[in-house]
Amino acid sequence: VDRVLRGRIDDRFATVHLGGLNLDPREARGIRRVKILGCGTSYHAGLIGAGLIESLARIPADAEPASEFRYRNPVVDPDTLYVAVSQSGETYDVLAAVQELKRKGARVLGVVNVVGSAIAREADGGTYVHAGPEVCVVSTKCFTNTVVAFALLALHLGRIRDLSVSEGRRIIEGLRRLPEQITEILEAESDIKKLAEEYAGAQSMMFIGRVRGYPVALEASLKLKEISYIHAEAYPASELKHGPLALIEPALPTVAIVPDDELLEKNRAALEEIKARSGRILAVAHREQEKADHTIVVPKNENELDPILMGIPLQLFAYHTALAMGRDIDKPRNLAKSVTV
Ligand code: F1P
Repeated sequence: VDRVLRGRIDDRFATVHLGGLNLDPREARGIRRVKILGCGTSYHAGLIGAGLIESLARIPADAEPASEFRYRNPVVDPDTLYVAVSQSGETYDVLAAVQELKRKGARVLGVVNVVGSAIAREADGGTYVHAGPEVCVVSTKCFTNTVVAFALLALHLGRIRDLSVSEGRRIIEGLRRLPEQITEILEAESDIKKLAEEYAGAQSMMFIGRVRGYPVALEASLKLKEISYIHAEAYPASELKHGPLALIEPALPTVAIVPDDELLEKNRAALEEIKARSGRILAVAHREQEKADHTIVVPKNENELDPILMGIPLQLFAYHTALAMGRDIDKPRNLAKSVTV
C-alpha cells in the first residue's frame, strides 16, 4: 500500500501520488465525515470517490455540486474533511467554495489536474491527478484519473483506520490490472462506434445505474449532452419506478449500467421493467444481457473499481455519437474549458 501511495501505478496509465496530502495520521483518525465538492464531471468523480471512502475507509462521505454548496450557507464542521475536485483547478464555483470553507476554518484538500492552478494553491494539501492536458473542452481522462486518486485516498484513510492489509492489497492489485483492461476496452472502439451510429438518431436517452453505477450513468449522460446535444437524463435504477418509467417507450433508449456485483439481479429486474414497456436497452455489463438489445461487455475487476471500466466505453459512445451527428467535438457549443464566473 505504502509503495503505491508514494509511487506510481503504471506509466501507460497515470502517475498518481499523494505525496502532498498534508494530513497527519492523528488528524486522519479524527475525521468523522468527508464532503467532496466539484462541478460537472468532477462532481461525478467525487460521487464515486465518496462511495470508495465509505466502503474502504468506513467514513461517511458524500459529494455535492460546489455550485450549490456555496449558495446555501452550509454548516461547516471541524470534524469534516472537505475535498475540492477540479480538472482545470480554476472553476470559480469550486474556488469560491474552497475560499468560503477556509474562511470558516475548515480543512480543504484538493484533487486537481492542472499543476499550480488557483484551487491547488488555495487548498491545504491534496494531490494532482496527472491526467495530462485535456485537449477537448469536456473532461474525460481526468475523470478516470480522479477516481483512481480517490481510490488511493480511500485506501490511505482506510489504512490509518480499520482497513485490513488483505483488503487494501485486493484493491491495489485491482488498480494494477486497470491499464491492461482499459487497453482492452479501447481496442473494442470499432464495436462501440457501430453502436453509437445505431443510437445517434435518438431525440433523448435515459441512463440508469445503481449505487456505484449511478454516478457512471450521470457522467455518461453528461458526456452525451455536452458533445452530441442529445437530451439525456440519468436516474438511479431504483428510482425508475418512482416516476421515470412513465417516459419509457420504443423511441427512448436506455443505457443501463449492469455490473456483475451484489446488485445484478436487482438491475436485471429494472431491465425487465423497461423491456415490458418496449424500451430499447444498451447495457454496459460484464457479460451479455439477455434483456438488452445490445451489450457492451467490459472486463471484470474488483466491484469498487467497476465505475472506471464502465465509464470509459460510455465516453467513447458519446464521442462516436457526436461524430456520427457531425458535431464539433473539440469545441462543443456553449461550453468553456473552465467556468471562471
Ligand atoms: C468542471 C466542468 C467540466 C465540464 C465542462 C465545464 O470543470 O463542469 O466537468 O466538462 O467543461 O466545467 P473542472 O472544475 O473539472 O475543470
